[in-house]
Amino acid sequence: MSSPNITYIPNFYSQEESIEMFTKLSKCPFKQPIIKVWVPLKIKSDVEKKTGFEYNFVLLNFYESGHAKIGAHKDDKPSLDQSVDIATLSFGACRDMIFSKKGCKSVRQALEAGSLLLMDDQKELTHAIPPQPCVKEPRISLTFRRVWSSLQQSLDEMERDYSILPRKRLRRE
Ligand SMILES: O=C(O)CCC(=O)C(=O)O
Ligand SMILES: [Mn+2]
Repeated sequence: MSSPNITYIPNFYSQEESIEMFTKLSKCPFKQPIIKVWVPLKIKSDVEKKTGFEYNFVLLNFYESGHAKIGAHKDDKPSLDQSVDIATLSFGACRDMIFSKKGCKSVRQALEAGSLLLMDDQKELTHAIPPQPCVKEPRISLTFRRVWSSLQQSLDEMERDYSILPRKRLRRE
């Protein structure tokens, strides 16, 4: 599907590559709080080469099965640089995304393993991952964004705080 706001690129990665990436990413800790998830730099640079944007933030979503979902929303937080497309990579089970715009018919797009989705307008369009109970396998998505540096700084600070806490405690005991 291609529209002024959305570009869907199937087979951005081959099936072989996406199985390998899914296996690596499944080993990330999915428990909260997730401050930062390690993502191979090759993935980041592949996405940047394709889109022409530079990303400094990636959100990993893990869908254990077709029961896991995300409701309709816009990624239009002030912390996000809206001049940069949000780029979503999909691995594992194929799930649908539904795009809706006021006064328009919704569009449903299957997000296959290895695909890349670009969204360039968060003002009018909402997107959702609806439940698909017939899907039994897990899915992982990586959504690359560009955030304003103050947010990046506060995330770095949070990460530093979390990583020094246990050591501080140990010294006191
Ligand atoms: O998993 C996806 O493909 C979409 C996730 C999403 O919309 C988000 O993290 O904001
Ligand atoms: Mn979103």
